[in-house]
Amino acid sequence: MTDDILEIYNSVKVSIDEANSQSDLDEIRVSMLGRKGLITDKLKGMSLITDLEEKKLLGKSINEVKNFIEEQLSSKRSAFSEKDFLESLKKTHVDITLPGRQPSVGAINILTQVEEEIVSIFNSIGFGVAEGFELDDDYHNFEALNIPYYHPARDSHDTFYVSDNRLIRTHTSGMQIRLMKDIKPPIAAISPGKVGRRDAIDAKHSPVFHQVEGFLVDKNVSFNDLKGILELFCQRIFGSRTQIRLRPDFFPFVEPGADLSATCVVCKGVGCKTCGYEGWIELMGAGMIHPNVFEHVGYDPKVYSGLAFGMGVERIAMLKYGITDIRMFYENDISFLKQW
Ligand code: FA5
Repeated sequence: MTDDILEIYNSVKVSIDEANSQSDLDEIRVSMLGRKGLITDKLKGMSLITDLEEKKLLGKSINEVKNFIEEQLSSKRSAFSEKDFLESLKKTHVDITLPGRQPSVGAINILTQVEEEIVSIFNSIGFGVAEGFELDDDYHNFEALNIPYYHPARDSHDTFYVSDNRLIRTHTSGMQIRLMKDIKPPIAAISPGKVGRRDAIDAKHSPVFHQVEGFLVDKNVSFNDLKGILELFCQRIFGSRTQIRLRPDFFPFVEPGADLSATCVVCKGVGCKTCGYEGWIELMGAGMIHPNVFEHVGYDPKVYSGLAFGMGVERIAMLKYGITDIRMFYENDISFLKQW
């Protein structure tokens, strides 16, 4: 190492040892390795040396000093970073005794809760559960339920077709057909699920809503059984004082058919805004399964008889909790949803 290179080495070593901050190190780097730095100068000056041996030795010693400076700067820099970090920790005081923030906990949606309650009531009296498909075909949604293509009842079930033959099911009744085709009587089942219709939205109607279908087929099933089962269901879900009312109604897949209303839980039958001052709220369609439906599934209508019903889950929830507008279920207003 030549004298001047040795001198540079000694002085830079002292400067790095004495450096107290990242900016001291920056200064050393610029003064040594920057564009006009001492080491850079020395490297440039080598082009003037003609003696090859001398050039080689000088180049080697300049590079040794250059590497030394780079290594020292880098290790000192890491030491400073760690020191800075520890000092910043001391400044930002963390109080580990503060209680943690409570994460907000979700809850099961009110409609799911009501659907589960409906299912468990029917489970307790021997009905099995089968979920169907939200998209169904024309045959299961209409044809096999005694609603041929020309039947006016299709108008009230106007829906969303995804192709000529596939549609968003308009009710859960199609599950009667699928289950009866698979299982021989006696059979008692319910089928909950989502359905869709081209209904205009108002306080009691939504184009997407939920239904629970139920049916029972055996020998000697009577309208009395239907009434008894539905009365028991309404009293379990709304309270033991609830009365039911069955009035004749038409559904092509039952004969006779009825609609079932229950006494309004808000006014106990006296009449109020919730029930439109009638004292009753309509909850479901029901009836005795039509012989034509039995023909479609291969059951002998002379041997078997059956009852069926289909209720709207939203309507049950509205009646149970005094909710006056169906739209509240879908608005995702947390203050509404977290009540349950
Ligand atoms: C039917 O859907 C029949 N499949 C029910 C049935 C099953 C009858 C078995 C006989 C035997 P309906 O269109 O009335 O019937 O609908 C049944 C229930 O779904 C209604 O009582 C109501 O509670 C609910 N509902 C009907 N349309 C809507 C709607 N747009 N929004 C919310 N709930 C509705």
